[in-house]
Amino acid sequence: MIRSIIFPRTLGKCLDDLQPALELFRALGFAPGNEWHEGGSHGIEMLAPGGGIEFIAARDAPSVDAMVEVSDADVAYQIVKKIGVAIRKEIADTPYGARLFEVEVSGLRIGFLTYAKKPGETSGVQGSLNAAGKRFAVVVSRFNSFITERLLDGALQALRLCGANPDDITVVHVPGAFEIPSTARRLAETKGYHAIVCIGCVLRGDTLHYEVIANEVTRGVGQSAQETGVPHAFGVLTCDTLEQAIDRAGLKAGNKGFEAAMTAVEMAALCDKVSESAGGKR
Ligand code: INI
Repeated sequence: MIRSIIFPRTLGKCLDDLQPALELFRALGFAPGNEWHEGGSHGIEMLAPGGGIEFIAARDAPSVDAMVEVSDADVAYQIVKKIGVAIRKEIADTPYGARLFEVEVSGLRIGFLTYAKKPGETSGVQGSLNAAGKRFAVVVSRFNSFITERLLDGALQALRLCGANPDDITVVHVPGAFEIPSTARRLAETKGYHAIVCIGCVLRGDTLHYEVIANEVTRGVGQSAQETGVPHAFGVLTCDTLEQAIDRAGLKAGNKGFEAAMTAVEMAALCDKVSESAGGKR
């Protein structure tokens, strides 16, 4: 019966008042959900992968409006600091073994925490969203540049939020999506990059051209990733309409360039971890 739970919070009187909170939540991986506009009012849901209500019996009331569980509170803290959101409580260990910090954004007080592991609990091998010291190439096509430039902006924002040094990011422009795989492969073969972010936009026309290009770019990028061993993130939109593409380039459905760059960061870190874990087992 229950599908999800939504906590409405009024943060201001106009859409601009929501922007600081929306930016923070997007940067930390919340997905934009239902959006509505009615009689001058606006609502935008930001969805977490899971959630629940916590009932507390305590002498002191909790000091936050919402508590967000994140996979790594220290990385989230770095992202929040880069965005410039006010920290209300510095990151620290809690008496119950979690890592916790609190922020204030648009009058909303939010805590972020990573719970302590339970005895015997293993989290497996996983990458982190820390891009410090890693080098990235972004291959972006000019075709449908109205869209791809927005995707590129999103990708660069994500890389910087994750701590990548701007000098460690190389942006390469190619004419169309068809040229992305060969260029990504050439970059990957230099072994000068920890991950490649591929950005393009293929829009369905009246002919078979769309299918041909979309299939080839998808196959080519995947093949380059597998054969070079360098992670490639796929930020190439394949849409029926321009409206769908606009929604995925920063409006209703997030920014796929941002998401692709986050994936590149995670995969770059994961490659190191997988190599370390395999080394330990030998
Ligand atoms: N390139 C795109 O990036 N998106 C498209 O929608 C597209 N369409 O529809 O034609 C497109 N074509 C150009 C193609 O990628 C090559 O640049 C061209 O064929 C030259 O090799």
